[in-house]
Amino acid sequence: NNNPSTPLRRGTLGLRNLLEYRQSICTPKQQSQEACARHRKQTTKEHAERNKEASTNKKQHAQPHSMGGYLSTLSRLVWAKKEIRILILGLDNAGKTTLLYRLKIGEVVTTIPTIGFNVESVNYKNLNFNVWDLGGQTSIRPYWRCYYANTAAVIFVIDSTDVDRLSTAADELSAMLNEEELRDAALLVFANKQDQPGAKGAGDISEALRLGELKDRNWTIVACSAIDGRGVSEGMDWMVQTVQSDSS
Ligand SMILES: Nc1nc2c(ncn2[C@@H]2O[C@H](COP(=O)(O)OP(=O)(O)O)[C@@H](O)[C@H]2O)c(=O)[nH]1
Ligand SMILES: [Mg+2]
Repeated sequence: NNNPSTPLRRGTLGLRNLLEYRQSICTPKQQSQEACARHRKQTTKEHAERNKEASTNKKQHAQPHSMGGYLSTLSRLVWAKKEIRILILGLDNAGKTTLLYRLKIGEVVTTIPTIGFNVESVNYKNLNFNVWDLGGQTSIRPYWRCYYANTAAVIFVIDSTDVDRLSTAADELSAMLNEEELRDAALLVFANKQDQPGAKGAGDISEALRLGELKDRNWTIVACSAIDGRGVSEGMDWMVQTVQSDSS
């Protein structure tokens, strides 16, 4: 797969490659820190190679990969420094990417393609924000564990107008929170899209997500709009405070 004449591109990795990778790098059984570190190093390296390929071959230039070489270096540094990690999770279309841009917390926002899934990543001070879309593609979930380590907080973003998928979101959230590595992570739920008519309020969302049933979890829910900005800094302030008091 390192053959430069067959560059790996976003979304083109087949299931077979995926399974081979799973066996060779990061099987569920073998998810030691070293295995995960190797996995991340490998995907970072591939990312760099793809970007090199893209910049020397214009017809393969894929738009999310610009500045990739620099970012790969940054990613390596980020991982090497073992920074505090914040995961921004939610179903697709919840508003995670919009929120990330709204936060304007770092100079660099990009999509890092790895094995079959994308991690949007921003580094700010000592915090590393990773954004994933949840739902579907359960086959690649074993890889996610490679990114759980040092996760201080999960920001779960809900489209408060998407009533039909609230129960799906609830299931995804509870599956994430059941992960052993996320046991101590604080939880901030953003009930997003409050600027939209018909958006459910924080109370309804909280009920749908069964937040009241959470045990031993530092959590809060904040109604917000990633578009007009309301509620965003309130939520982030809570998160930063919580993360800081947890780590001191
Ligand atoms: N009205 C409204 N639209 C939003 C808000 N946040 C995101 N969107 C829109 O929802 C769609 C999906 O947003 P995106 O950030 O790509 O969602 P992601 O899949 O979770 O990353 C886009 O059309 C956004 O403009 C919000 O607070 N209010
Ligand atoms: Mg997105």
